[in-house]
Amino acid sequence: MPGLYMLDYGAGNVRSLVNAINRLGHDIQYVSDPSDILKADKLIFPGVGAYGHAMEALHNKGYAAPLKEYLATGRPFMGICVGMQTLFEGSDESDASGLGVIPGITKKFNPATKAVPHMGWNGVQVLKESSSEQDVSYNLKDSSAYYFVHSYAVPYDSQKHKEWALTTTQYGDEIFVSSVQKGNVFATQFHPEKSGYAGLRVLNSFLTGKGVVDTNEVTLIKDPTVNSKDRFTKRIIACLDVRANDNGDLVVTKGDQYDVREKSADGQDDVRNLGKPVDLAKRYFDEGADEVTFLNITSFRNCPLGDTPMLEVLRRTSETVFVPLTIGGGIRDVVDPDGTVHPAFEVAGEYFRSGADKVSIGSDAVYAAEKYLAEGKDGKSAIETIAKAYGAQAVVISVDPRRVYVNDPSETTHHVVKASQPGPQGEQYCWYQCTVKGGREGRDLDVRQLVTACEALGAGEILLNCMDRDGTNSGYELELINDVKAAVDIPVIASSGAGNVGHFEEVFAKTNVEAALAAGIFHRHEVPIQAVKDHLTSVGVAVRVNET
Ligand code: 1PR
Repeated sequence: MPGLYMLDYGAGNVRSLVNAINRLGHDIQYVSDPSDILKADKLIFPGVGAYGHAMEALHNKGYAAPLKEYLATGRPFMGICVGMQTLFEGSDESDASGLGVIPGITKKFNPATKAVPHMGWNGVQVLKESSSEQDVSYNLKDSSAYYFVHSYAVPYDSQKHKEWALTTTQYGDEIFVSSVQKGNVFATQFHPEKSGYAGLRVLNSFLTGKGVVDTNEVTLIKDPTVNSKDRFTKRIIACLDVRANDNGDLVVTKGDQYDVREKSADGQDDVRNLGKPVDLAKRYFDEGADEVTFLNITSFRNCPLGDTPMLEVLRRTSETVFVPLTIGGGIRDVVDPDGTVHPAFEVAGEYFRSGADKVSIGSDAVYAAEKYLAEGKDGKSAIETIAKAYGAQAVVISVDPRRVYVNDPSETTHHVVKASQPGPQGEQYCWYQCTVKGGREGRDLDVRQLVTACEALGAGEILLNCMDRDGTNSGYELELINDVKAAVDIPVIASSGAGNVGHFEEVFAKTNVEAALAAGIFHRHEVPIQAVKDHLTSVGVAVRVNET
């Protein structure tokens, strides 16, 4: 499409958006100079990361004034996430004032009543319809779910937002503006490029739409406060542990309690091979996974940044998978063979540019937590530097704990829980020891210490594995999950041990987690993702319906 431009200020994953636009049959050019903005016939402004960083970049690059001018011309504009927030007057997230096109201030969700960030799939309530040819609702549907990831939102105000609010969304006890439209200015708080086929339809409507000609033909059809309800769903995540096998091919593998080698009679214990990462990720997208996570499980072996094979896996996956992608393994300072040091922040940036939405940090988070507990914050950890530029929601902490049994809580200084089953010597209690290097080394740090320290450093989500449960198909470690959930306000993903659909029901009934992850049962075709979702629906747990 000639004249279609993207305003990118260099923060985060815009590759997925470009891939989605290409997939819909359009090419897009990047704004590289302020004067390009007024050359555009259609302009997309995806915002990722922190609001202050976005406003600063708009001003520093000289984009703010031409952007306001463009918006006043009436030509089509689409903002996404922070790209929508910048249209308002300001944000509690930073002192920087917004473009002031729409009245209202972006405010932080209240973490006392729900997990913050709001991360996952939620519904919308469409407020407008049009009698003209133009679909002012941009194909947004009350029946669909869209992918949100943000800690700040604009609380809906029926007077202030009468002209602008296109949809609202309820998260817990709060109703916020989830998309806006007036004339040809359209913006969404959610990510259409990450919202599966429902999101692609919204994007397509913007790309192919003729534009609003007569604003009088648009009518407000609903008062959102009357029928609003929280339609936030529980996420089902497929996880792919990736490593090179003995032939050097990158394969998806799966361990039993982190041991990924087959036990063969001839002693040639090969790495278990369950498929190719890109193919498997596409399969899970088609089957309705709400997110896909890749863990590079041998990343503790140093690898030059440019050669990291996971970068290519991400690039190719993001061409066909339109749900959020997380990448873990090796997010830390990396040293090239020539001695060049790449800080973790740079490593993460490379992953975001290759199509990742979140990075997951394992070993380095343990070291950062130890340092934080000993010395306090220094602003230099991978968690802090990545969260500052890309937002807390982009930083996941992958926890690899194992049980350490004790007879009595007084035997350890660590935080203990009552074990659901006694230990090998009849011990009634255990604490969860953090490990590094894929479980190879235990540290003098318990999971509570780790997750609270990481939350304080700015992490946005916890991926909670359990080495004792991994690959056992015996169900999730509920006492560990409840313990972590009670300690943090950020979302928690339960991981390790899923063996049947009942285990998903159990983890959502007995804990308050936002998401459940599984690997082995999906890879081995033992339990399809759809079967998990059908079962959860039948027992009243809200999940996203997979649209095609
Ligand atoms: O330390 O930042 O380089 O990250 C390394 C990452 O690799 C960590 O996230 C760590 O969890 C992961 N990892 C390292 N070694 C292994 C291994 O298996 N040998 N995989 C490993 C961890 C655990 C889960 C698994 C669930 C669900 N895999 O992700 O997918 O337990 O399995 P299940 O449903 O089959 O029970 P760094």
